[in-house]
Amino acid sequence: MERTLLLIKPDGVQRGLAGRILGRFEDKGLKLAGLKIMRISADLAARHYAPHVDKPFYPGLVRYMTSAPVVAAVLEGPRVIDTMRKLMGATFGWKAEPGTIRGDFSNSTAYNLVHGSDSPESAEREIGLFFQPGELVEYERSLDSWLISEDDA
Ligand code: 3AN
Repeated sequence: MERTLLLIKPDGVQRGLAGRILGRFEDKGLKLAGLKIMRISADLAARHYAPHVDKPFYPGLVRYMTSAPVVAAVLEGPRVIDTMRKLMGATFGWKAEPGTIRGDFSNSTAYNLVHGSDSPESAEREIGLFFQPGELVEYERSLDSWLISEDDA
């Protein structure tokens, strides 16, 4: 089953939105495979955002992401990368559609609450940066037979 990395960014944790944000993904039927609160080091931020190192917003982005704790999670489900990014909404809060997490809770450019991997390659790389293999848990959910049909598996 496909997996992806979710980060609830420092603004999400500081604003007390972590539970509600995780709840959006649980409501959609996505399954938690890993979860923790942590402070991102400068080194981890640099590795995570390496693809953006040349962008003008990079220094501010690293400052923001290392300024306070984040919640990191691995979520699992059919097409989870695409599904999670749809639930997150467009990158900037002021642009994101109502009904999405960013559209409902952010009106900012930089403070956009969440990060989600954007491809299977990024997901594998980012999960490896934030979680040791032993921190990810495989388990059965009895409700999965009502959430995932044969053509989803
Ligand atoms: P997304 O998170 O929607 O995949 P990307 O991959 O385009 O967005 O950008 C990575 C991160 O860089 C975004 N989550 C956002 O926090 C930050 N970012 C992108 N563009 C800007 C900008 N113009 N100003 C500030 N931060 C930005």
